[in-house]
Amino acid sequence: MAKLSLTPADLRTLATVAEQAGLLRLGIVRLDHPGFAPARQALDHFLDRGHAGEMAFLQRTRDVRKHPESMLDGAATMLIGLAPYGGEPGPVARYARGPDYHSVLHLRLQVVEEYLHTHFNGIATQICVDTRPVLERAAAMLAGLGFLGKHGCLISPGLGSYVMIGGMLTTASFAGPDADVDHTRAPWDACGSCTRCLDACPTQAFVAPGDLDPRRCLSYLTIEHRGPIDEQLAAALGERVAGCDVCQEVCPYNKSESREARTPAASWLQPWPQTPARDPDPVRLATIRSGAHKRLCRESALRRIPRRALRRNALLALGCRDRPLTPDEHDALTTCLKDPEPLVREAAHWALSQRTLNEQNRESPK
Ligand code: B12
Ligand code: SF4
Ligand code: SF4
Repeated sequence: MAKLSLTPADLRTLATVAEQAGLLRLGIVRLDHPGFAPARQALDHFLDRGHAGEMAFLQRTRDVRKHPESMLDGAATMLIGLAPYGGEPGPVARYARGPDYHSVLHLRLQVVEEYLHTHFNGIATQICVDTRPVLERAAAMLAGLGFLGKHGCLISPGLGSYVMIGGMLTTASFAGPDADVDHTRAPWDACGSCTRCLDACPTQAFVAPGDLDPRRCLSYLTIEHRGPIDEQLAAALGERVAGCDVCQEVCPYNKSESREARTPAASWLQPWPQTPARDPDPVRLATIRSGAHKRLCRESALRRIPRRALRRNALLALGCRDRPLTPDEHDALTTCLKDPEPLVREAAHWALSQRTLNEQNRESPK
């Protein structure tokens, strides 16, 4: 296969192509960049402490994630693109509203891929958006697209952290210099003394800056965890039924939503709910049937959550409400108490006892 090299001028052209497709930032990183060493160590440390919880895919793909060149013969670099999003706080985390980000990023990266195949004879490429294991945050940082905050998320200058990351392995080398990133320092140096995200986390899920224990994280518990949720952690759910944005909501880098992120090419997420089928009302979700669940999850990142887990989340969210039960809530909870699914029955039981307890506390305040 011909040896290919991309120049900084090629990268600028690719960035323009990417921008037109809605990837507002595009960078490149060599796969042998020394900055991957601390990222690989961080992954090992994470997995060795059991932080993956039920996310067996992280254990299974440990080696490939650390050495993505094994996924594409002759891979030398990775292009990284960012798709911004935004929105108001709500029961469904922002990234999961509207179309599935995997497809959105994949389609946008395909535009860049097609350009590469047209202009660089013999290049081989492989798109990776979660579906193929790469260290996306570390790669984005080393490609010069931003820094990692103490909450672990990539913060991109001008866009903040509400950006999804997509990668593309290529067999081309890069003839330009590495991005100016000091990988010998902690990636969250730019946060300075701020600790807002760590302090605001409803379940204190951070062991240290940049070191999350997902087993306490509401995002993990609502999306990845399949069993019952510990009562104390459930009490921190509030109205959330899928994912959590608290650590990003409090971040000063997200305060002013970038105009750039709202350009027509970039805006792929519509305000939630878009349609009655996507209504995230917990009363509706608690008893959602299979057909309605399929309509809710079609082409959405929500399809990652099995129906019984989504119903569990909705019931727990109902249990977190601190007000008298409405007839609709009462009906949903008592119906679910008789559900054949133990996970649902257990969550309904917890929710009803919480509401009863709240009611008693309201009637006889201390
Ligand atoms: C598993 C997973 C989760 C798990 C675990 C998250 C975690 N923090 O590990 C759960 C379900 C909890 C989760 C939650 C969320 N996730 Co998630 N998740 C992933 C996934 C699939 C793998 C992450 C992983 O490998 N975790 C293991 C840890 C060890 O890796 P890491 O978080 O990437 O951390 C790296 C850095 O700390 C770095 N590092 C540490 N020290 C140093 C030092 C130097 C010098 C360098 C360079 C790097 C470095 O090394 C680590 C490994 O590379 C990625 C996609 C991907 N392929 O990467 C998406 C991803 C990280 N998730 C994403 C999103 C959007 C979220 C949520 C915001 C969703 C939500 N609203 O509910 C939350 C955010 C929670 C949080 N504060 O992290 C985005 C993040 C985008 C961004 N701007 O950063 C990703 C990249 C998906 C994507 N394609 O865009 N997620
Ligand atoms: S997503 Fe929510 S629960 Fe998870 S670390 Fe951030 S604030 Fe904490
Ligand atoms: S809230 Fe503060 S500490 Fe957390 S990522 Fe943002 S700037 Fe960094």
